[in-house]
Amino acid sequence: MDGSAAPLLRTRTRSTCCYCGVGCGVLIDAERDAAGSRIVGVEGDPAHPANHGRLCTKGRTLAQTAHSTQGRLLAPELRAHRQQSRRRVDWAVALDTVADRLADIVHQHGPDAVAFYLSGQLLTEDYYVFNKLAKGLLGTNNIDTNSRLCMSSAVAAYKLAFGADGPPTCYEDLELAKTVLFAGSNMAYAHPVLLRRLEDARRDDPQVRWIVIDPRRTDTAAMADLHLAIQPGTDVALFNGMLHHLLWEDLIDPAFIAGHTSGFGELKSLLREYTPRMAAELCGIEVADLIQAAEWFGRSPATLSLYCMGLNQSVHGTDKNLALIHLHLATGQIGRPGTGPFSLTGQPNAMGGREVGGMATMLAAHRDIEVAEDRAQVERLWGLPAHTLSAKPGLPAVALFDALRSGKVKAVWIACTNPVHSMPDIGHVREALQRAELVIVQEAFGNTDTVPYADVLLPAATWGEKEGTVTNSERRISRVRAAVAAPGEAKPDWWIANEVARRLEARLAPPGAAPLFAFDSTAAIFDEHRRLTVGRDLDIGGLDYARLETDGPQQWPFPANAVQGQARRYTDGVFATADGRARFHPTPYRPVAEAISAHYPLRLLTGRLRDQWHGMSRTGRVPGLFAHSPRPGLRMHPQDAARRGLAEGELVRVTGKRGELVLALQLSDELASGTVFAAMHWSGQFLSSGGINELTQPAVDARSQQPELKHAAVRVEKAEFGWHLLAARRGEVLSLQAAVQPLLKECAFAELSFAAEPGAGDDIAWLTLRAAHAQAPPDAWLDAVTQALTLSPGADSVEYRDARRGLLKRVIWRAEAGERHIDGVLLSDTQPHRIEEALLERALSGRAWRGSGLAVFAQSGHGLRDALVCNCMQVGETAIREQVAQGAGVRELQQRLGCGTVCGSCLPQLAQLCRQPQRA
Ligand SMILES: Nc1nc2c(c(=O)[nH]1)N[C@H]1C(S)=C(S)[C@@H](COP(=O)(O)OP(=O)(O)OC[C@H]3O[C@@H](n4cnc5c(=O)[nH]c(N)nc54)[C@H](O)[C@@H]3O)O[C@H]1N2
Ligand SMILES: Nc1nc2c(c(=O)[nH]1)N[C@H]1C(S)=C(S)[C@@H](COP(=O)(O)OP(=O)(O)OC[C@H]3O[C@@H](n4cnc5c(=O)[nH]c(N)nc54)[C@H](O)[C@@H]3O)O[C@H]1N2
Ligand code: SF4
Ligand SMILES: [Mo]
Repeated sequence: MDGSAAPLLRTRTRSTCCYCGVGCGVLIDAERDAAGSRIVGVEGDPAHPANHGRLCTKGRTLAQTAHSTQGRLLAPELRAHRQQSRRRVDWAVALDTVADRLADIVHQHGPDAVAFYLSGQLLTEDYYVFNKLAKGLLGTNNIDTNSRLCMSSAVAAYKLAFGADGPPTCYEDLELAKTVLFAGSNMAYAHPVLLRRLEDARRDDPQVRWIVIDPRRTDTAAMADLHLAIQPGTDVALFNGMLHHLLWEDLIDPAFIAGHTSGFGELKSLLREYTPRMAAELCGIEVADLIQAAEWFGRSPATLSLYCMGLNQSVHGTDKNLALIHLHLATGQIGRPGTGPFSLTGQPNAMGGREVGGMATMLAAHRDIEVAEDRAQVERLWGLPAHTLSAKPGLPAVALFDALRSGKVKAVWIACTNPVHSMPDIGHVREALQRAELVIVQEAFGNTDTVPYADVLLPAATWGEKEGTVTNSERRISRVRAAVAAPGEAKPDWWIANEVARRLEARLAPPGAAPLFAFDSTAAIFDEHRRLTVGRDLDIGGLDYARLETDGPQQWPFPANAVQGQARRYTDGVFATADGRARFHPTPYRPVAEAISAHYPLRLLTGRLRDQWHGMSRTGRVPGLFAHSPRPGLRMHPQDAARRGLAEGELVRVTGKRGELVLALQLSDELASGTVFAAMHWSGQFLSSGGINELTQPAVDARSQQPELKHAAVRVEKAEFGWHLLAARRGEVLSLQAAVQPLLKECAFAELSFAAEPGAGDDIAWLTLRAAHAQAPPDAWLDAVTQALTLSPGADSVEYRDARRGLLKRVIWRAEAGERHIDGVLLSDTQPHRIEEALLERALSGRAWRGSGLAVFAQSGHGLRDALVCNCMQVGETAIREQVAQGAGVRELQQRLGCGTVCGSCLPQLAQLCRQPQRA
């Protein structure tokens, strides 16, 4: 404190968004002084070809996710026995222990007793080192990733149809397509910046037609010219029926079929039975709509299909992909600008993982484990003795956790994924981790549902702190750069894997063997990866970090001497199969794995929310991102609810064959009767249960091994409880959450959420806790919650109790500028309807309370808060509806209220509100 404050250094770092597969370029602003470095802002990179400066709500709030180190893992932790709790250790101890214990297990049980479970959010360089460690050093192919839950059906179908993985298309095709078919993709939420590009294109050319295939009327479907609300899982019947019509009406391209494909004859005889009428019946749609879709597809000068988890996450995911690809091949809608089947990747580096072969069924650079020549090539390139690589495919995700549960696999190393939340049937995943001999978890954040199972916890550096590359949906490789130092002792993933590998090498490799892990930087790793791709379909022989530095992000293939990457593949009609022809495969329609029954009469759909990312370890740190969809819940059609005597907001028990959970009911006419929907995001960080994957389906597609996460059969009943609690606290929500999270599990139902307070800034917000139980929980539990949320009575509180009726109402005040504000609320009652949500609304509004103390319990707060539509400009639904009632369209809304003028993520919803001016 000598008055001469350390000079503040401002830096701007070019990097890539860490969320979705769009792969938007970002500019990270950071400040550095004597105390360290901080990320202070994030903007879209105008020079990045994926987004040209745009970002969605998630990208725009990236800096807020990095504000505090609360909840970050800062040092390695270890425990010798399951009964112990973990203690902090030095990196040297942690790395030696991991190497010792893995080496022991390999000596005792062989290499296949060890497994790795990784993530499409690792960078290519992280992935590369892990893959080499498992396959090249340990000699096991038991290395799978969350991409198995995500992309593996798309991979299987691309390989079967074209002979190689990867989309033939590029983002420019979004602007050039005249018919756009969205299949099982809610781009308005999941790939918002690409939807902005499509919207612009349709505005410029009103002839552009959008067809959306989704059992739900999503925001994307609401914008479509034609929405086919098919019965869940019936896509193959639909595509077969469309192709039948195209065949019948001579809208196919016989020259393309004859010149560039094989297998059409066999498919044709199968298609005979898929008349449009029969197909439409299977799908539960109008035959005229099916024909309309086929006509737009076949007659368009350029048809582009965009597809995602509604196709992949199915026991027939590979068939769904193939049946769609067939439509493109049969009509020659491929290899030209604006055409082709475009699988949208979900995670930022799902593609990179595929490139380095980081899955149980692949080898580096799109090589195959089962092909001897492919193994021999990798052995030569890695300098391994012949026949060191195992020919036995490793265990894909679901089988991997089954093998841990049965004891066949003893150790698992989990990095950058949270399987106790995201795998299907998480009850079984928990059992698997409990039974495992050794669980290593490499994470950035400490409160995920997988962390409690770790015997070794390795703190990872995360976005903004680490270096490497990612490949986006259009095969474009972008640099990821560090803007600040990692907090505490957190280290980059590649470094951790590399350090363990070196130690394992010393223990396992024959003396005199050339070192496999001499990497000293991510650039060195990328360079080795580059060399492995030469001569392959994804050849990036011409790319290195220097090139990416000078020329910016590049698409593969990019062979040596190329001046730029290749935007489109198969433009010459020559495919990557042995004979150069694309292949048709018979795709009979088959129903979903779990039939509905009298016992489980409803079909559960799962998917994403606009402003949350997966298990919310990052987006769940930003209170503002909760506004668009504030609470976990189960969505149901109002008629289905009425039939069960259920009302909006009531607690319901959702039961499936594998488990149950309690959620609040949300009525929604976006669903067809007979289906219900739950977002995948909520986990044990926010619920007493582990989230919707308590119920989901572990059955897998035979070819891709991808589980059917979208289609379990369930039953929904009223959940009756004799005791209810509503608590809310204003403050630093991350600390409040850390304190209260361990208590959630002890209630039959508990639910946390955050809410930003208008004008309160980034660091102060509201945490709300709702809980219910058969009867009032032991005093100790309520005391613990009261303490965790600092809701104890005191001089600054007012309280009303009626012990006979089991009623407690407490408000904690805060004085600010001479006025009284609500700072905390605690309400418990035996009757749910007596819990005053209105009081909560009043508190969250942040407005001063001018009445007398006790009167606060009598005030209704209705209308103080409403659903936030535009996050950037903080515009709520009420204001928008008022304008719409006066005849405003989207443009007028933008002009008058400013909504939809910044990131544009709310534009689909604005358009929808304009179309339904009178809906309540
Ligand atoms: N906001 C946000 N964006 C994300 C992510 C996120 O967590 N949050 N995650 C990223 C990742 S990893 C992925 S994989 C993508 C996923 O992106 P999407 O696949 O677009 O998203 P989902 O909501 O999982 O599923 C898409 C739609 O499939 C529909 N569906 C369900 N069953 C069927 C069916 O049988 N047939 C058809 N045709 N449709 C069906 C659902 O109703 C849902 O609307 O999103 C990426 N982007
Ligand atoms: N019911 C249902 N379940 C689903 C889906 C669905 O649609 N429905 N979708 C599936 C799909 S498509 C996907 S992709 C998966 C996603 O599921 P997960 O992979 O479990 O999702 P995330 O929450 O993104 O997990 C990434 C973890 O890595 C941590 N992390 C962040 N940065 C780093 C880093 O740099 N290094 C390390 N080591 N860790 C880091 C994060 O804190 C987070 O806990 O979920 C699947 N599960
Ligand atoms: S669309 Fe949004 S989440 Fe996806 S990369 Fe761009 S900014 Fe990130
Ligand atoms: Mo995904």
